[in-house]
Amino acid sequence: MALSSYVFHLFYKFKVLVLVTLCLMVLWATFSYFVNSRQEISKPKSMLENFRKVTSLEDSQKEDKMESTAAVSTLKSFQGPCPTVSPYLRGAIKLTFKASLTLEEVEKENPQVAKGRYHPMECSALQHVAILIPHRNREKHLLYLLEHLHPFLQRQQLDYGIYVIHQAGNTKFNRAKLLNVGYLEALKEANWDCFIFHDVDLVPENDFNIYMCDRQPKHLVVGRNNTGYRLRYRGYFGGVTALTRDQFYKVNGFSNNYWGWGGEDDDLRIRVEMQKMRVVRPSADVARYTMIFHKRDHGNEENGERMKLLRQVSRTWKTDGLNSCSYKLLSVEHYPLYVNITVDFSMQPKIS
Ligand code: UD2
Ligand code: MN
Repeated sequence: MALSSYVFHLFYKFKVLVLVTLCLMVLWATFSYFVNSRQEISKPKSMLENFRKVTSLEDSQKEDKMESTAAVSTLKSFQGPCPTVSPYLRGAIKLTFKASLTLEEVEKENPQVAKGRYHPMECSALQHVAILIPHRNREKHLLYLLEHLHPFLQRQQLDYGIYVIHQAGNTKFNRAKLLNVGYLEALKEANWDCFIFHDVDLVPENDFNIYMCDRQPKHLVVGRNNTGYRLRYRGYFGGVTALTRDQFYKVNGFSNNYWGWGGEDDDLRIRVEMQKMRVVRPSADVARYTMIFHKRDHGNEENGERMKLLRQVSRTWKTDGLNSCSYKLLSVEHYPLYVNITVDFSMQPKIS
């Protein structure tokens, strides 16, 4: 009797074990089905990856490890990296510019942005991107750009910050030097992987034009409305460009000596080519912008010295750039939608 009850008991235990194993297998099968079907969502978009080909930089992985709080980094590593193609992208968008738009309205539309910064909640962004906008006396353009750029960058699932670098006073405008200041000041706040140097009046029309850096310096404006959406000239590198922290550092940033309109973008291209880097561009159907109409600003007259300066780049780049960028920092203000950095260049020697 005792033996048969022992055998029965063993058999019963075995049955329970089989049942539990079966249950676990069913659970596992259901779980993997859902995971697979979620990944399916991004597959149809893989064709579009041809023009993206942006791979997560090794740097950004390094940076993930340096997140300020342990809690955030644990949560992010649990969530995993964002997909290579965001599921929120919409493609070409019809842009509108409402005359009565106010900053308060744009702030209300972007409650998740604080101190000019945003990061996706659902995944860990592939790159940390600082957008640098040189600015003086173009408030309306800035408002329109903020209105369109914030949702655009959020749809791209980027961890980003917007910096407006404002030139105080009436001295000749110096776009390039302002962008050097933006790079230096933004790096004091965070270890950005990628910098987007962005005119205030250019609004991107297609969110497949990804605001991430590539293995080579990237020019994002292939075409714009007022030039028939064609590249202005071979080697054109103006408007909006994306360079990694290291690419920009390697070329010693922009020259500080271009006062007034023109030349500074060509100078940067020469620096890039001298370092054996190559400018890359997204395909023409996505790299499209609307430039908000404007006339030449007072204080930004054409720079007559620019051709002379451009001939000297190979001699001057090492000593004229990030390593010689001196400026008087007047203020750094953290507004909800952007960080405003105000600088004074009036003490600088000028070429007029
Ligand atoms: C072209 C380039 C620009 C730059 C410039 C020559 C394109 C699309 N853009 O722009 O990148 O190379 O030529 O310097 O090709 N700004 C102010 N306030 C001023 C003056 C300028 O905020 O008083 C800023 C603003 O961000 C503006 C940018 O500087 O978008 C370039 O100046 P622009 O728009 O007058 O020159 P544009 O359109 O010819
Ligand atoms: Mn312009």
